[in-house]
Amino acid sequence: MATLADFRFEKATWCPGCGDFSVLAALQQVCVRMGLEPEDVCCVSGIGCSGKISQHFGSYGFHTLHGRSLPTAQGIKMANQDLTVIAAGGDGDGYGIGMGHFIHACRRNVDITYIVMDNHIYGLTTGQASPTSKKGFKTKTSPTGVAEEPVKPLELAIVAGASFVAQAFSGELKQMQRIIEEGMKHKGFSLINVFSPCVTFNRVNTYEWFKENIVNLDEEEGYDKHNKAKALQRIGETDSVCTGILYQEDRPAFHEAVLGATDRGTVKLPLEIPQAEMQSLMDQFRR
Ligand SMILES: Cc1ncc(C[n+]2csc(CCOP(=O)(O)OP(=O)(O)O)c2C)c(N)n1
Ligand code: SF4
Repeated sequence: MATLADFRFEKATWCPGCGDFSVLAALQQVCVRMGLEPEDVCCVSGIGCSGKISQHFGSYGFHTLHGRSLPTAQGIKMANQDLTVIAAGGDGDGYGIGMGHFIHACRRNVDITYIVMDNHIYGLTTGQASPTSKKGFKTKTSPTGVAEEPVKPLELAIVAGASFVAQAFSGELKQMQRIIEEGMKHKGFSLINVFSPCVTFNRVNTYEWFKENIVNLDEEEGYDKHNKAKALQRIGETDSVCTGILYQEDRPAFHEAVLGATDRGTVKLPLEIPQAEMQSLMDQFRR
C-alpha cells in the first residue's frame, strides 16, 4: 500500500507560502486515502508555476505545452482507462490560452479530474493580469487597472455541460481534500477550481481576502448541487467567490457514450500501421 512518501518527487520550488503547496499535499493525501499506487495515476500539467505540480507529484506525469493539459489528459485517459488521470494548471493556462480546450472538455465528459490553481494572476511570468483577474486590478500589463470583466469558470463549465463543478481554497485543506476525492470518484469530467494565492505577485487576493469573502455553499442549508438553474443563480450571487461541490450530475462519461461500455477496461487502439497503405500515401506525397 502506497504512502505519502511514494507520491512525493523532487522538492517543490514554489515561493514559501504559495497556495500550490496545499493543492499538491491534498492530492497526495487523497491518492493515499483512495488506496491508489503511483503507477495507477497520471498527472498532466500545463505551463506556469502551477504547472510544476507534475514534477513534484510522484506518479506518471506529463508536463505538456501551455494550455494543452486537457487534450493531452483526455487522450491518455481514452488510451488507458485503467489510469486515474489528473489534469492541472493555472488560470492563465486553462482559461486563457487553453480556453477552447476547456469548453470542449466540459461538454465531452471524459472521466478525468481538472484542478485549476487560480491565483488571478500570471505567476511564472512575474505578475501580469490573467483571465480571472478582477476588474480594476493593477498589474504590469494593466497599470490603470484591468478593464475587462473576469472570466467566470464555474458558470462557463456548468453551461458548457461539465458534470462536476467545484471550488476549493488552499487555506481550507480538509474541504479541498474532500472535494478532490469526490471529483476523482465522479464518473466524467470534474472541474475543481482552487483559490490558490500567489503571495509574491498578487497583494490583493490574499489568504485573508479569500477568508473574508468566501461563502461556503457546502454548509448552506437547502443548497442543492443537482439543481443547475439554482446553482448558477447562487454562484452569481456570491460573485463566484464561493466554495463547495457546486454542481453535479450523473450522465454517461465519454467512453461509455462512445463505446457503449460500462466497464472501465483498457481501450485497444488500432496502433498497427498498414504498411501497403502507408507506402501508397508516401508515394502520392512524393509526386
Ligand atoms: C505559447 C506560450 N505563450 C506564452 C507563454 C508564457 N507563459 C508561461 S506561463 C504563462 C502564464 C502563467 O500563468 P498561470 O497559468 O495563471 O499560472 P501560474 O504561473 O500563475 O501558476 C505564460 C503566459 C508560454 N510559455 N507559451
Ligand atoms: S510566483 Fe506566485 S504562483 Fe509562482 S510560486 Fe511564487 S507565489 Fe506561487
